[in-house]
Amino acid sequence: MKRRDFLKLGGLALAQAEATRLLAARTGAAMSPGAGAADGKADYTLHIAPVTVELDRSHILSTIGYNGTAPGPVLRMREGQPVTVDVINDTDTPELVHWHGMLIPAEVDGTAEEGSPLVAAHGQRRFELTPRPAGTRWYHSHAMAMDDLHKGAYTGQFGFVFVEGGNDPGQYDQELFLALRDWEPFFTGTMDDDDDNTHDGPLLEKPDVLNTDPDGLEVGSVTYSINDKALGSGEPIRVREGQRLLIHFLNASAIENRRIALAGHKMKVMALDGNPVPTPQMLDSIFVGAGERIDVVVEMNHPGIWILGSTEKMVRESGLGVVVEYAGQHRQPQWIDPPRAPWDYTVFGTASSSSVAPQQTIELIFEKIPGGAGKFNSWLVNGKPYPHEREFLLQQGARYRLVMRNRTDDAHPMHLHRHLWELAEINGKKTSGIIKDTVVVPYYGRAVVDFTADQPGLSLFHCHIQQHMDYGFKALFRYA
Ligand SMILES: [Cu+2]
Repeated sequence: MKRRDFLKLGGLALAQAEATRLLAARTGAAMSPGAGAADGKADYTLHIAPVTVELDRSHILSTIGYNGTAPGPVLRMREGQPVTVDVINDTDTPELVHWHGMLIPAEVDGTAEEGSPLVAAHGQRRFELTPRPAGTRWYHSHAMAMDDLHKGAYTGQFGFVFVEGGNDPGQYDQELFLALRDWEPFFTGTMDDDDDNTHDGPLLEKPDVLNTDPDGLEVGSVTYSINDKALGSGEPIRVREGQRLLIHFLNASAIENRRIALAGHKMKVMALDGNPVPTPQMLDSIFVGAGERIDVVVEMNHPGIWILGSTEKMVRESGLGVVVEYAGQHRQPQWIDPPRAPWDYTVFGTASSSSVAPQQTIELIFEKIPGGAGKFNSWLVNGKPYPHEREFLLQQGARYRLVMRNRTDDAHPMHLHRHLWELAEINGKKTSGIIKDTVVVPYYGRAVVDFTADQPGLSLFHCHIQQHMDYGFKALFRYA
């Protein structure tokens, strides 16, 4: 701890550190060497404070970020090796740092719903966690925003965590971490999104009678970036013919799912949400739901100057892209629209049935109650917005099947905290072997996932679109 911080916080910080340590000891969270010393230096420090993001010369934004930047630093951790993280909150509102995709106790997972402790305004708190499993994870604010578009996931509080597993064959020449992001959110009565990309199959969950009440406000955005730069500003990705690129994509949007392509190239999808897929696929474009990660390998076999970015022209030209420049090439960056192809997770799986059959099925029906002009929609899980009187009860060790029935006209990226699930069925197509923590449930569609209840404690299940989550689209799983 810095002396300045120590003076400012004094005994409070010490008391908090002690409380965190006791909590960690009680819940069996791993301790790291030296973690007993509250004034010892943590392995990682995340400093939450105002930052500026220069998307390009004419767009300089003010937001909240980690360690002076947005996105925050790429944190590299080792699978199974306990770490300490000091979170210092230099803002006026309490904050929560969530570790997305990690199998860690609720006490350090970073959500108020699960009972994780807040990091007080102008306060500090030390967390201890054992990063696992290996792969592309990420960290972000889990604060609620409601009608404040300067809070929670609308801010610059996001970054990659890469958990090294020790089995990286290293068959690439460059490794890139690219976070997709939108900025300057605003409320709008007309939402034009990319959800029709999620499928072109039968609308299995479309109700016979639609609620035609007028919709409430949704959130749109004005400017976009990959990491902290808009397309055309910042440095290009410089490559040479014959190189192999490993690109970790993260959709850090609080608002929308995205389709991404690299003009002139195909991308080989190796991992979804950081977990290797049974059947890697070479694709013209990828669809990344809010909160999801996709790892791809690209062979640089088509010299030129290309654009990697959103397949939506307006979004790409408003910043969501980056130039990929081969050595010795000189011309304007080129874009080529990829063929339209609905996203189908099942192509990455295996046809054989899941190794572990589920013992119980939990049905989850999603509905939207239109809010009307100038108000917000609310979102229901099994007929109720959060909180539910009777939470979903899990038996330790049991295998569960979640049947998510999306009776809305939006595609929702659903996330279950502290667990990994295996995709079983998407819109009636069976699959297995695809391990994820988030799944985009197609509009009027269905996603079925299986998971083993092996992480005692409260676990939050929610839509990763901040506004949907804030207005009811979440539920808690509790161990009996
Ligand atoms: Cu949603």
